[in-house]
Amino acid sequence: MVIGALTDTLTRSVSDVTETLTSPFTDTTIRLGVTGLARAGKTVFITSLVANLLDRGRMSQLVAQNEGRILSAYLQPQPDDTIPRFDYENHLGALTSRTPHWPDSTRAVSELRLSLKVQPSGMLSGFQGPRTIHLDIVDYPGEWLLDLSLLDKSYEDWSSEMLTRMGLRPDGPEFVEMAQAEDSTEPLDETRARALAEAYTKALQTARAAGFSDCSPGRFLLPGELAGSPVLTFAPLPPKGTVPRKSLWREMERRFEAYKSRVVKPFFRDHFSRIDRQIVLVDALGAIHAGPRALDDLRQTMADILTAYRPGANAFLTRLLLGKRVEKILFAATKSDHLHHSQHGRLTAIMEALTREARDRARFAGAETQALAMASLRATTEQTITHGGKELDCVRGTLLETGKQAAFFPGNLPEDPSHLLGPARDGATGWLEQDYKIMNFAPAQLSTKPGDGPPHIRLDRAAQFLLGDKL
Ligand SMILES: Nc1nc2c(ncn2[C@@H]2O[C@H](COP(=O)(O)OP(=O)(O)OP(=O)(O)O)[C@@H](O)[C@H]2O)c(=O)[nH]1
Ligand SMILES: [Mg+2]
Repeated sequence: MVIGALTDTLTRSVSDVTETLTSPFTDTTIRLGVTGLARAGKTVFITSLVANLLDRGRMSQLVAQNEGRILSAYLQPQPDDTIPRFDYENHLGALTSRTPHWPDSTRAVSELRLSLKVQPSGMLSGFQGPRTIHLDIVDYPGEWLLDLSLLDKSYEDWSSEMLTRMGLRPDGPEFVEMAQAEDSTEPLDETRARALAEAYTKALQTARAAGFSDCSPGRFLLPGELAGSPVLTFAPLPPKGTVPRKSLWREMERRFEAYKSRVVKPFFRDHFSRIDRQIVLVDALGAIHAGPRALDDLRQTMADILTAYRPGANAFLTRLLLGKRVEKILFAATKSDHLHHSQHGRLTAIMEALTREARDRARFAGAETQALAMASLRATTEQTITHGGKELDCVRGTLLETGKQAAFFPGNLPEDPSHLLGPARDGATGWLEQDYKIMNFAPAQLSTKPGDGPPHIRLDRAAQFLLGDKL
């Protein structure tokens, strides 16, 4: 037996050597995390990225493609049997059908594997055969990342923080009043607990709709299969000093702790800890449109998200990652096709300023970060019209609400990002100089040449930053 096992090992190492001689590189796997808050554009991004990596006619900024080294790309079964597959075919079908429409909202983790056959570059390239690079794309809600901050907080601290924040948000004061009126030293009454959790969820939903980004705990807005379970039936309550066992306050505290250990930790363990590269999609235009408070909330949220990638940010995470870290993080403003290209530089500057602030705030040192303005699927064309003797750089597209074609001027972004970020930080309630409008466009009908993927803006640059060095 022992001899058999030994010979086995020996033959294996000999064949390993031959393998190494013929193909000095084994397959490379890149695990790309795609995240962003609800409606940020994750599904459209992944769909368009995959379609544009399969048909690479519009990917000239991806260096390996430009050098003609990507020989083929194909979808493969993903390596994780328990994670739902990203429904690429259906989402692409929605975007490219005869009456194109945006894909449905997705509310859980999903994954897809795309493999690329690439001819290596550099000195030895002539001697080597093509390599296979597996790109595992993992889609998960950004709301779940924000829950990391809960791990370090007691129920009491979290409660007072959320009650203060809620006081400043639409519908928030109503909930705060309800929470303050509650005698939480009384024994738990499940109906009351549920009423409080429901009122809190409703306040979070209103805040979300008003453009606020940080609406924790993340699963309250995206409960999935946990809907109605005790781990989601809690709410912040004002501290009450010493509280008896079995009181409402104690039970809420217990559920808060259960949420951390049963919901937050498993997510970081099973999904987050394995990511190599990350793109965070940000609806910056949406936040600008929603006003200074929403923009400031976005600024803080970006820092909170970045904290999750900061080595040593959290004791649990440090133990979990054991020194492994995400190598690159791209913060991308999505839906830039809402702006004429003459404004894209300004949007990029705003994203850069937001990213820089987030890095400073999160005291971030670690992965390489970059900011970019892009559109995963270009839904508009550009048009300059004369209005009241002035030239306006507009975008033109099919309005989602009416199905009619319209040209649209969203407003001029300032050249200096601090003209937006300053008032936002100082708590202004409206923009002084002008309003920023936003229109919902339907995806355009596509007539693509063979070999071309769906039209986009700077998707190829995003791909170059995220994977270029590995191709
Ligand atoms: N014009 C334009 N709109 C976009 C683009 N990407 C996303 N959108 C819009 O943003 C909406 C949300 O996009 P999704 O990709 O579904 O966003 P998501 O992050 O997956 O959203 P959830 O699954 O609900 O969390 C779409 O329905 C479109 O209206 C884009 O590149 N251009
Ligand atoms: Mg989605």
